[in-house]
Amino acid sequence: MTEIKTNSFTQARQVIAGGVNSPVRAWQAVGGDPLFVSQARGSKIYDVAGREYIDYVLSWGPMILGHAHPEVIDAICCTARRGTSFGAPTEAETQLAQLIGKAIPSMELLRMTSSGTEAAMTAIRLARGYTGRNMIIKFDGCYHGHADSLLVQAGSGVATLGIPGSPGVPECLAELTISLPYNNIDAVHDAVESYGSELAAIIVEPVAGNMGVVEPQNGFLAKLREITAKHGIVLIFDEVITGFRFNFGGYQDLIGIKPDLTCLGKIIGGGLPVGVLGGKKEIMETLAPSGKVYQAGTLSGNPLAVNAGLATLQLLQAKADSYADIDKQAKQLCIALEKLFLTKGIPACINRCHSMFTLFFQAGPVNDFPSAKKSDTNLFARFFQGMIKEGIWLAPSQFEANFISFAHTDADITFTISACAAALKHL
Ligand code: KE4
Repeated sequence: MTEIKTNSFTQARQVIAGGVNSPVRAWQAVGGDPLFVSQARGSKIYDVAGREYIDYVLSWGPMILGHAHPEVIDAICCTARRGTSFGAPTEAETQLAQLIGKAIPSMELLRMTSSGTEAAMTAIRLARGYTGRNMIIKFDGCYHGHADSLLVQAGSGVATLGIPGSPGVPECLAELTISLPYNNIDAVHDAVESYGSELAAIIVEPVAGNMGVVEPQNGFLAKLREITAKHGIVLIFDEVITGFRFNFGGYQDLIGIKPDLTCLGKIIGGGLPVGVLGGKKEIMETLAPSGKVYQAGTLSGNPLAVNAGLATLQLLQAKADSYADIDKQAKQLCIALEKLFLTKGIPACINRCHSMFTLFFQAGPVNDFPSAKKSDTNLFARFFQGMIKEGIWLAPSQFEANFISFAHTDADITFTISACAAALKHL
C-alpha cells in the first residue's frame, strides 16, 4: 500500500511535537503522513490539495450538525464582533447551563471548562474533596482525557499508540487509580469489597467510544449505580462523547440512570473548546468559590465557545425527534458494510450504538478492551488507507468511534458503501 507523504507534515514536525497537536491526528496507527485539512462543510472535509472526503470523524464527535453550519458560524461571528473573552461572567453562560440542565436533569449545577479533560479532571478532584477519599476506579480502554489520575489503562490515543501505562505519572498517584475490565461487575464488587471505604469515585464512559464502540451489557451501569450508592462512592458518567449524541440529553436520560456527576464536551461546544462538569447540587457546591475544591480557567465559559454551543444545542433541540434519522443511516451503512466483509470472507464485526460505530477487524464479539485488542490493526490500517483513496475519511485508529451527522445524506451513505466495495478489492 503506497503511503501518503505530505510536505505539510514535514514542516509541522520541525516546530510541533510529533507534527500534531493531538497524538491520534498523526495517523501513526494507519501509516503514512496525516492529511492536513484546509476546510470542511456539512459532511465533507477537504485536504490542503483540495481533495474532498466524506467525514466520519467529525472532529472526534462534536460536529453532529455537520461542519460550518451557517447558524453556528453566524453565532460565532456575531459574538466575536462584541469581543472574544472578558474574564467575567456573561448571560450566555447562564443560558447554556439552563439548556443543559433542562436536558439532563441530574446536572443540578454546572461548571464550564475548556475541554473534556478539564471536566473529568475536576470531577475526580471534586469527588475526592467531597468524600475525603483518594482512590478511584476507571475501566480498561475507557479514556477520560489526559489528566494524570486517568491515564491508566486508557483508551483512545493511549491504546492507539500502545503507550504502556502512563509515563510521567508518579507511581504514588497511579496506584490510587484502579482500572477494571469494562462490563465486569464482579471485578467492581471485588474492588469495592477491598477498597470501599477509600473509594472516592467510579468514572465510566456509559457507552465506551475509546476502545472502539463498546456498549454496556447485562445491567452494568445499573449495578454500578447500586454499588456506588450503597458505599457513598461518587458515580461519574463521562458523557463527553455521548452527551447529545443519541438524543437531546444524555445517554443517562435514555436508560433512566442518574449519576452523581456528569462530564460533557465536544457537541456542547459546537466545534469550539467547551467542557462541562455538572451534577448533584450538594457536590457541585463544594467547588470554589462556594466551596473549597479549587478549579479555574481563564477561558472557561468563553463567549465564542458558549455561543457556538448554544446555537448548536438550540438547533439540536429543534431536531430532537430526528435523531432516529441519523441512527437509521448508521444502521443502513453498518449492515451494508458487514455484508461486504462477509462476501469477501474477511473477519469483521461492527459495534454500533445509534449514530456512532466502529468496524473491528475480527470475528468478534467485542465487549471489552481485551476483546477489542484482538483486532487485526494491520488490516485496519490497510482498509483505512484504501477508504481514504476512495474519498472516505474514517477515524484513523481501530480504537476510536466513527460518527454520522445530520448533514450526511443518503447519497453519502450509498457512496461510502461503494467506496468500501472498491477498497476491499485491494485489501
Ligand atoms: P478533550 O480534553 O479531548 O476535549 O476530552 C477528553 C475526553 C474525555 N472523555 C471522553 C469520553 C473522550 O472521548 C475524550 C476525548 N476523546 C478523544 C477521541 N476519542 C479526543 C481526540 C483527541 O484526543 O485528539
